[in-house]
Amino acid sequence: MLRLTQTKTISPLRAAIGSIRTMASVPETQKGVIFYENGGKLEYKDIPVPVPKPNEILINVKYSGVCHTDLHAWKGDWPLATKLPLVGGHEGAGVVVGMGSNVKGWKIGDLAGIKWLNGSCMSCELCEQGFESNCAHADLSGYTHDGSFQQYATADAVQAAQIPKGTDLAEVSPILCAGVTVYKALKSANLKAGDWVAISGAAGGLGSLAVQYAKAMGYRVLGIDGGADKGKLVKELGGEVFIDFTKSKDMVADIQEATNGGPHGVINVSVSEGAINASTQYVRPTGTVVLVGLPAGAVIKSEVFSHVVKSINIKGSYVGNRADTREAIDFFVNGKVKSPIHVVGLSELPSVYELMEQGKILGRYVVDTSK
Ligand code: 8ID
Ligand code: ZN
Ligand code: ZN
Repeated sequence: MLRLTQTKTISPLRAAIGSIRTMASVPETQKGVIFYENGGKLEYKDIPVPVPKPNEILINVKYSGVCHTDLHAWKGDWPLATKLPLVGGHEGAGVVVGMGSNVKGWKIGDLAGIKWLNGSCMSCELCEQGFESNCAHADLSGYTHDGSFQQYATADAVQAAQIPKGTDLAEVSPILCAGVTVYKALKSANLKAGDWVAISGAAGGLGSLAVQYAKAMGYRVLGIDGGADKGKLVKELGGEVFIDFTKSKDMVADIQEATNGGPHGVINVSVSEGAINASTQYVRPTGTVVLVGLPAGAVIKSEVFSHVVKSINIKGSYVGNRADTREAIDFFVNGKVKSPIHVVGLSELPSVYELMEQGKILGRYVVDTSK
């Protein structure tokens, strides 16, 4: 049971920082998965509980989704350095158990979510216009800021996601990155009800939610992925057509035929440069290709002649802002999208990464931080 707010100084460090409100039950150490170098051992062990800064809340993370981004971060796939050592994870759902002295709008016991965008400067032109994820000073959970693969994590109180009371924390966790990201990407595609949207990578963590958000937004969904079990999942989630990239002899022709001239929008959530490039060919004239998946070193090539004559658009989409987060959570809370999850213990994270690397995951794995 949650106890009422009380001010307690737990260690000399916390005393030095000043008035931090915490629950009496917050321990000094906790279990987490930490690595010391990219691609190095993923160690499940006792680590210190972080101390919230004046602007931060301290969250007792109950569950965290495992995003392919966490695998990229561990491997060091991207041209952006991670913090080291690092605790990964950015789909953390839990309970507020402490907060710094400047925090407003949160109470001990509230449900809160840790997102990829842990915090941003909130004063630059991009932040001012709601493009907080594009802020040059963005602080990233599980990348530049220790994330949700631990029992207690800190998050900027302004950016942390508010999760309604009574929400299932295991199921809501993938919404905090995968859900927000695909919802925003779908909005960026400028579609209208009845339009076709292709989801490339449709049975993975982002894809399985993209299929459902697209359906809930009134679009016709064509899912692309590999294997019969992935096709079955896509159909169960509301996909009208499934194209199996391991079987199709001519993806471009098959997709254009199934959608009577090509999808009006494509959401690329696969981790495949080839699949991303193909989308510039099968998209419908005047349609929009949205780039979301981030395979290491990938480059998109679009033939200039057809790009111009078909007048297609190619745009990147990067997580979502606070409004996108609130809206994406609303869809979930109102039952418009479901989380296709498999729950395992946090200590099993390395085996989840192995399955993910092999492309064997259907939907999303979620780790239970108590195991
Ligand atoms: O804000 C962003 N842009 C953002 C946010 C979150 C995640 C970007 N991402 C990125 C991740 O870093 C990763 O690169 O999106 C990508 C997908 O993340 P995920 O959904 O968490 O990955 P997954 O669960 O492994 O799913 C990938 C799916 O792609 C399929 C796989 O079978 C799997 O189902 N796939 C592959 I790999 N090759 C394919 C191909 N050629 C393919 N599907 C269709 N065609
Ligand atoms: Zn993610
Ligand atoms: Zn900023």
